[in-house]
Amino acid sequence: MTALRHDWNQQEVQNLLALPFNDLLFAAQQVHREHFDPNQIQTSTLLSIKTGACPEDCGYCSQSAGNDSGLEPERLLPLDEVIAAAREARDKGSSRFCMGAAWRNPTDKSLQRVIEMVQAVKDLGMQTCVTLGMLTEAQAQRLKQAGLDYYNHNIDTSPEFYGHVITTRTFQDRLDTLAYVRAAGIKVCSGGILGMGEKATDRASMLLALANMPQHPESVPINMLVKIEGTPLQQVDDLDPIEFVRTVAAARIMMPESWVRLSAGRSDMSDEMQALCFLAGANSVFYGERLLTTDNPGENYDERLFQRLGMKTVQITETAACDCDNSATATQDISATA
Ligand code: SAM
Ligand code: DTB
Ligand code: SF4
Repeated sequence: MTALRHDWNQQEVQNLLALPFNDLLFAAQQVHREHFDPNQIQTSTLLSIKTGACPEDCGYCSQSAGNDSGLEPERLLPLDEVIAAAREARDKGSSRFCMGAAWRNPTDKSLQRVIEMVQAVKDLGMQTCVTLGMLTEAQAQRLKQAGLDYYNHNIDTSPEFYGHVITTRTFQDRLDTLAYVRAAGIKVCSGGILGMGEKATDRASMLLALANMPQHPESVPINMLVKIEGTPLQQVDDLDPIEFVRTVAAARIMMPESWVRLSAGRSDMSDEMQALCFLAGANSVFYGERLLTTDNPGENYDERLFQRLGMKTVQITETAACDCDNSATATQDISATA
């Protein structure tokens, strides 16, 4: 069994990324098979619960108030709309519902409304995830008490490249929130975006930052940049898809027990590229026709793809509404199938 490591160095990761492609994929698939059923895939559905007008200046994002993407801002959605969307996602076979808000950080008052959403989605029997920007220690604890399963907070890129993409917060701000989430006992979902003009050394450095955390994030989303008109990264050169697959494989090798999610950008990927990502160890996707503000392949398309590849989705089992400790049932749910 591959041991979990937290002591990677930069050169080692660069060497891993530079292996002959077949050797890298073989190694990743071996690690993958030690920890997971290689034909199983976890699905999460996203909903933007508060869209646009964000004060942050993330260079990739349609929702930054400073980016002229033409997106119509929306206020925090009412609870009944969130419940309806979650129920639909559940009925289409998604096991986790992820709610995203375009905030730098939530106010305590808006957090209370999100907590009501988390509790209602849990009552539908789904796992819950939210991504709300920076949190205080106390806010992370409130979310834990509400029964939240996962908090998504991406480091996005390497510490070295970070300031080229975002200037309104620091890499350390991201790490601080992640530490509060971890300390509160919420599962961590953290990854990044590839194809923003970063170098291979930045991709290595981003993976290093994730894998050398005291505990690996349970979920690691790897996004391909979705180029959005009106954002500073609209014109950046495409990343070689092979480099993307290499990064997925390295993530799998470095974080053997984590769910590696092939995230944004799938609508622009060929089926064959996605299949290579699954071979490289990706075992989770965002399911449904929308990500937050952009398109995703849709359940029907994905169902056909999974069928062609002989892959089965993780089912919601014993996570149904109960007043038991949800962290235990969520782990059980996953480990029973991993
Ligand atoms: N505002 C919160 C935050 O930034 O933490 C939560 C929502 S934010 C949209 C969630 C994540 O989506 C970002 O951290 C980024 O990694 C990813 N993302 C946003 N826009 C993207 C794009 N155009 N292409 C790929 N990933 C993107
Ligand atoms: C993540 O890593 N990717 C998701 C989720 N976490 C919140 C968001 C992708 C957003 C893609 C662009 C959009 O739809 O606005
Ligand atoms: Fe705001 Fe999040 Fe978009 Fe950055 S990524 S502009 S914080 S919504």
